[in-house]
Amino acid sequence: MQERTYSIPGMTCQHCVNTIEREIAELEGVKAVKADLEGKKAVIQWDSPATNEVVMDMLREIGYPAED
Ligand SMILES: [Cu+2]
Repeated sequence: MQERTYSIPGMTCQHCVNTIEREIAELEGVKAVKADLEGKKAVIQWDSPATNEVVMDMLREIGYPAED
């Protein structure tokens, strides 16, 4: 299991939180997503076939790119 906390500056309201949690949770291999609106962060846990790159790409695709 891999875990990373992503910094997502574009997360500004509960709608953003819901979108991020829903879309990332749908990625194959993702085990948990917990977005923190106040901190503008999301803690994401995954196993194969998900990767950090897959998660980063999806965040970018849905309009919430993570800082490196
Ligand atoms: Cu929002």
